[in-house]
Amino acid sequence: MNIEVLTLFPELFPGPLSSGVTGRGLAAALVTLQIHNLRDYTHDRHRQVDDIPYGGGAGMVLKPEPIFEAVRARAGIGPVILLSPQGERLTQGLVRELAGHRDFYLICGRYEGVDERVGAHLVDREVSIGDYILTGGELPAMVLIDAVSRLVTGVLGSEESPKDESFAVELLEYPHYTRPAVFEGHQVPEVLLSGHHAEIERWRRAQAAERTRRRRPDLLDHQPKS
Ligand code: 4G3
Repeated sequence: MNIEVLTLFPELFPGPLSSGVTGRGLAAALVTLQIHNLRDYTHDRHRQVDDIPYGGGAGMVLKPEPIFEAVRARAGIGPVILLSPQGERLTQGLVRELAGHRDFYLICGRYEGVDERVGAHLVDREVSIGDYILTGGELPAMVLIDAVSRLVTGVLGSEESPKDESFAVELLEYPHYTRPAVFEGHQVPEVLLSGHHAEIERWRRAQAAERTRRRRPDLLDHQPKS
């Protein structure tokens, strides 16, 4: 999978993506990142990427021309995605869908926003990682890259392979324990020490369901299975 990123801060990449599982995926070239500096697509002496908003108001708006030029320089690279607080929410379902593409393009906005014509006429989808405002789209882009990378074949080892993703996302995880069996007086549930695999499975499903009901009842609202 090849991911192209358009940003005013190319030095932020690969950043945290160079460690751990994502780092392995990058080192093995199972995932490749191509980072483009938005300023390289300007032509004026001041390499201006932003301008004051029509109609007035505070802050600066990213100009459309450099963004259109950068993306057009890379035609046929799969979906073009703008990270923005106005986007559709990034969910595991959307992550799975994006993981089905060989490549895609991520545009990271900055300042108070991006000229509306980018979203309207260049971008295939606008994606938000949640209802909060950040100083730029770079961290959201990294979140998206991390989530998609771990679904690329070979990035996760067989030990950690993306188990039952549907189960893993529609219900919260069951509780996990490791040694010691007693820590500061707190016992690991007896059933997990019993070696009865069918019972353990049943207990885990019940725990996952109960935990979801208590903490995230919204996840159960549109659940196809009970
Ligand atoms: C405004 C994404 C701000 C418009 C980006 C980009 C939060 C998210 C920005 C725009 C962002 C998010 C940069 N803040 N919740 N800030 O995914 O296109």
